[in-house]
Amino acid sequence: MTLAYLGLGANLGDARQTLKDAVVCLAQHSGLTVVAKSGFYRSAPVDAGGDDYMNAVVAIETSLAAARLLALCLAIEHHFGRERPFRNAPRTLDLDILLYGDDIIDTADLCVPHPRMTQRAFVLVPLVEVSPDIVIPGLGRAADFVAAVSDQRIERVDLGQCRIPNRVPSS
Ligand code: PH2
Ligand code: MG
Ligand code: MG
Repeated sequence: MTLAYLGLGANLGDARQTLKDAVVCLAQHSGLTVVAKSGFYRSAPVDAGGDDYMNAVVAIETSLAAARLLALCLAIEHHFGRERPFRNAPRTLDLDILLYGDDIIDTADLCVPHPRMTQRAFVLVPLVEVSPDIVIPGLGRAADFVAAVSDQRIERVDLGQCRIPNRVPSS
């Protein structure tokens, strides 16, 4: 079993619903278990145009080899209508392998750790939320890269988790 981290992003259609549905889709696969998920974050597009993104990160335990996990991510993107008219085009769903255990992978199809993850608040902030002490193989603690991306606009939006608990109705 390998502990891996996936980044989810969307800025076309009902992005928040798509991210929720994509996590359900992942969880239904027999080759992995979703062990943690971050909240949802609205973020300004980085090196891209279009609307604001919705982003999140999930931690999974998986028996799938990295190449199979990539194939699954691409299949789920396709299921949610992903099109690729040009680089960094707005998308219904992007599902990226950020980390795959401690592995460093550099093939034509897959680079892990994700090559730009230390420069992107929309990856680092939800990643550190799910795993505050996570170390990016070869690079160091993810938390140590957050300050350098503080100019990138990002806002946690699942206020549902901030409800006031146990309110007693007043008489
Ligand atoms: N993904 C990109 C490029 N830029 N910006 C934000 N805010 N969120 C993303 O998920 C994102 C991006 C390429 O994958
Ligand atoms: Mg991406
Ligand atoms: Mg991608």
